[in-house]
Amino acid sequence: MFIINHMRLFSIFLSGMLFLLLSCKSEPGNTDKENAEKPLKNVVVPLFSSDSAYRFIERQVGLGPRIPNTKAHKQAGDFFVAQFTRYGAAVTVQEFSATTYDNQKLSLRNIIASYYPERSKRILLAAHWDTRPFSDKDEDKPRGYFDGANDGGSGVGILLEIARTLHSAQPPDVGVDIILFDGEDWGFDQATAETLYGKGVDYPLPKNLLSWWCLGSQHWSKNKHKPNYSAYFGILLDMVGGHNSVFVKEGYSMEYAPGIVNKVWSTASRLGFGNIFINKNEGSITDDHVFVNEFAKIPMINIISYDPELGFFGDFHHTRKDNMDLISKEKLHAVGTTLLHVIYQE
Ligand code: AHN
Ligand code: ZN
Repeated sequence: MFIINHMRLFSIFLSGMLFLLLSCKSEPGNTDKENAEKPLKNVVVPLFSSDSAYRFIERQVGLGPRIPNTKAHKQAGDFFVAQFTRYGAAVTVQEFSATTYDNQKLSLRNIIASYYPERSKRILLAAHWDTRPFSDKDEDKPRGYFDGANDGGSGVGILLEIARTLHSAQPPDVGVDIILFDGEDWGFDQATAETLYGKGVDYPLPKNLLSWWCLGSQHWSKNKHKPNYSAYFGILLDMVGGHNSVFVKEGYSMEYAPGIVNKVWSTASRLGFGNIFINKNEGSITDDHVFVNEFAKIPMINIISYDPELGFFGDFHHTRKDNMDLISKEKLHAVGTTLLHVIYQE
């Protein structure tokens, strides 16, 4: 009896500890219920112009593929810095160099635009701005080039439009940082690696890094533009403008930051975009958000293209189909509008 009572006490103690532990890991809006019950702020959320976001994608594509170490890449980076400056942000350019799996040395730039830098509660928005150097999934031309209208261009287009909006609208209650990561898309290509190193061998891993993909986000997450920088949470956009795309809840996002995923998906659904932000869990994708979570310890989710017919990003991916014909203003509108509501409700 004595023992049982102690055991029971101990188990009550244990469940109490567990409860404390779980509630300490309090992440904003951890459950759907919590998200649904939280009263909405009485704020005017500015409208998102998908026409303008679309034109920002056209501008990028018009420069040519933004492949590191090319003129178009340099021009695109300069264009982003100029636009963010024009839209009133405090702009930081983080220059660095990186070596790729095929032993190219790249000059790269992460571009950071900060709004209300004095505020301590901050939301981080990101996309990658570089284009993959070859269309390796293109059946006809695996060594060709592609525009990267969706892969790179769409996320950047939406973030430029958010910057333009923040400049002209009433400020939100939080600080906002926009990071354009460089060097995301020069990731490992099997065919090239086989020619370089041979078949069936161990391919080298990058020095001090975890992946050949996402070189810019790995660099930033280990060397933040402000040493003590942090954010309340982050949202990454990757391939968010395709006609066929819907967005499902990505695995790493659900592991690292389920509350943010639920917050964004329930915001989208409240706004009538429940047919685009689908309430369904799918696989995990190595992308810039993984390193922001892992190295910078900022909870960050990924909104990324998923084609339900194909069960993958879509058949445009890393092919010459990734051009302006693919881009849907409806998708840009859904993503941009959802982001503005998430920001202004915070
Ligand atoms: C993988 O294919 C493992 N990650 C995709 C990351 C990516 C490439 N995003 C855009 N292009
Ligand atoms: Zn890509």
